[in-house]
Amino acid sequence: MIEEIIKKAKKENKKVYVYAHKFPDGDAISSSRAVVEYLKSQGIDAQYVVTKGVQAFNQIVGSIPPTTSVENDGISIILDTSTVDYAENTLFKNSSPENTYVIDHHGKVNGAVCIEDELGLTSKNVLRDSNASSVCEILVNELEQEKINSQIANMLTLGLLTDTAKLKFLKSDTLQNLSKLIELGADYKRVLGFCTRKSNLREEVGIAQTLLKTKTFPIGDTFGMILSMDNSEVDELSRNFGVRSPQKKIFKMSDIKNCSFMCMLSENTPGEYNVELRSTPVYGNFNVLQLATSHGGGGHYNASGYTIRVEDCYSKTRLEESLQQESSGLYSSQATDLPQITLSEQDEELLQILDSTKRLTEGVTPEILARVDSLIKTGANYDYTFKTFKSFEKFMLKNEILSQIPARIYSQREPRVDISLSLQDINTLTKRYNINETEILSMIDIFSSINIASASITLPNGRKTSINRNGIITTDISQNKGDNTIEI
Ligand SMILES: [Mn+2]
Repeated sequence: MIEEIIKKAKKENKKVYVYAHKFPDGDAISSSRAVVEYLKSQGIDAQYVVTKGVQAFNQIVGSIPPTTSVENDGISIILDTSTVDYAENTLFKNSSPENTYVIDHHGKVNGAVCIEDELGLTSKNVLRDSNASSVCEILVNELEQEKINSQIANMLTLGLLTDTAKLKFLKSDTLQNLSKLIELGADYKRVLGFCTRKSNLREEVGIAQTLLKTKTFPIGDTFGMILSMDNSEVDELSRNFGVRSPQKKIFKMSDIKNCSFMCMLSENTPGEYNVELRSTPVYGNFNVLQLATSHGGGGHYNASGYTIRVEDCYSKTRLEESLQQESSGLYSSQATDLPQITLSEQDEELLQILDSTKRLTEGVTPEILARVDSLIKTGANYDYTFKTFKSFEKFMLKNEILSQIPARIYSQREPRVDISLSLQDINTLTKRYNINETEILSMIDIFSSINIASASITLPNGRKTSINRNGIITTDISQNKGDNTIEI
């Protein structure tokens, strides 16, 4: 398709405009910038059109200035955007349907209306491939490889890594395509560095306080988690903690043992709930996209969402109840077998590779990716092996610890967090979450992904664990000698 666009742009002397979705993420930004750079290298005048300038990932993609108008009937390429409503802007409406193209990796489920339908495009102008992890992954094969330079390879790697949460979620050819990018000159380690952003303590405290309100309910042999926030709660999170669109924090609920369904509802505008849904290939693997689609939403098989209008203050409870019913219905009709507890030979080797490369973040080569790919294709369970599952109790304990950090600490520019737990705190926590002292101390690693100067947790018996800004953890139990506390 891109080659056809290049021919047309040259023949008809047209400019090419590239568009993507609002709140642009790594895939939207990098795929757009990669297409623009590719077209420019082929002598085409091309531009990524955003109405709000973009600074994110600028070390890889450069900074992107805002655009307010475009020439009439240029060529438009719309990337990573499943509906017109989801687009960052609609200046592509200045292009005729023949001159408008779509490349996307969002699935089109039975009868869903996608952007190509809304714009009346013919199928030859649409490249929709839900077997790809990202638009960047589609582009690895759509662009001519000998014309992909290392700058473009870096951009494509960035989108592939961000849309897969750093290879946590793979599609069938993702690792092979990543290998190609490394061979084309992508600096994997450098790009990976830009995908890891430390979060803000103030936001984390607000989210943790909210997550403590998470409810659970049984779904078959598993359980579901549901958290809803009405408009006043959403406002409070925004005002006091700077958290916007809190339903997007649903990823905080992932990788919890035996949890098959996660759901967050947030009333961002009064009378309207944004609903985010997740399921997992590991427990049940049922199709939440079907659930979202039945409410006019969209997304992916394991990750989807929709918006629903409500009439009164009882709506929150009713929404929760119906989501519990709908998810249980899907589970009973679709759930696949839960994974075996024993690991196969392939699982064992995969686990060894994942451990030695720190979850494919260190020493990654095309050979290692090829080996992992072949282990998956001969039956290793990547979804299960890659993740480290925590219990619901540990998830809640983490939220308890974060939520106790006072405003005078989280408001600091470079917070020093020193948490001293009293005997009563320990009693409450151990009783509520069935957890021991060592497990409480191990919670220090929550600070490794948060922007802090330092943090520590101290128990009444003097046991203490600390972490510095570089994520180095030290445990000090020396004060423990000689006293009468019993080590659990
Ligand atoms: Mn994407």
